[in-house]
Amino acid sequence: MNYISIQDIESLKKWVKQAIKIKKKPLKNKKLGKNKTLGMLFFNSSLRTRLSTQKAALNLGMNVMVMNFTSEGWTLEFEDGAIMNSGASEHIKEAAAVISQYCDIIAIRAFAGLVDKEKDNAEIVLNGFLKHATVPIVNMESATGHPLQSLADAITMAEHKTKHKPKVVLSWAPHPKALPQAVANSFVEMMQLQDAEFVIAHPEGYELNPEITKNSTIEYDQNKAFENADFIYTKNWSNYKEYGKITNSDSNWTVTADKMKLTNNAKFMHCLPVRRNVIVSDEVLDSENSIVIEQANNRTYAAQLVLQKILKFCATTSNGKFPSTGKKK
Ligand code: SN0
Repeated sequence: MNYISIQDIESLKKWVKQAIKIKKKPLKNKKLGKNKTLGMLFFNSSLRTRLSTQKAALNLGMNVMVMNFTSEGWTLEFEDGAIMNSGASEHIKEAAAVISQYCDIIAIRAFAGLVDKEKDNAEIVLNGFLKHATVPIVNMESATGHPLQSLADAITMAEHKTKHKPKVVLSWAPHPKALPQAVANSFVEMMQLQDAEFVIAHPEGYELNPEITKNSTIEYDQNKAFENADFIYTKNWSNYKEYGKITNSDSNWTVTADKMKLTNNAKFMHCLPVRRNVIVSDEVLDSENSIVIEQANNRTYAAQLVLQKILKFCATTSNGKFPSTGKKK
């Protein structure tokens, strides 16, 4: 059993309910993870993902080992049959198999490189571990998805919604750096599992992968999208068509108090880290309607639910042993 994408959630409604239950009594399953080790591998920076996932594991009584791969690990080779006579020191085959000897669950963060679309879509790092590790894998933001974030987003929206079918807007905003589409992708996938009026707003040309957005409504007029919205979820992503490029930095897309006035007193959401007065004005981020800190808090319960499910699953299969390579679902 792995947690790789939003598609791994069999019932979002149920999962959100279960996470809210965990939030009320986070130490209830303190014994479940006893003597089990979570290995957290980072190929990129992290604040919330690292601390909330670690906290979730500790709440379950697990041991945690964290490794920053870019500065501490050997440079990995991912290609089958590679002649390793240049940069990379170790093949994913050995690395994943070895880490599986020490860890009962491996969680991985490996962002998109934003240079080669095919390569990013192939999820080389995540799939390398999936193929060669012998223990369950958790995605802590890969090239194309951030399912722990969207699960936390779903929990946060469930806690704050005041009507059955809220209007939810995912709005692009400008950013000085080229950022991945991962957060937006998983948010879209998660919204497709919800009963909501869902609108994606971005400048023309900033369309996300159509295989992900499918039939979701796209609006190029941000003001129109904001009308009567109950939730504004803001996130920058770099151009998907002109892959990894910044083709627009229009500050008219920054979320301001004036824009929030168009909404139905909407809650403001962002996964963080957020660039103040570029993505969103201080006034909005510091307002009562901003629920970004609660969103970050819910990262713990999203991660805890996922780890708990994996631990329980593993406890019920083959004499408490964790499943080995091959079919891991
Ligand atoms: C990451 C992203 O995928 O957009 C992680 C978000 C959870 N964000 C950044 O890299 C922001 C970096 C910056 O300099 O603002």
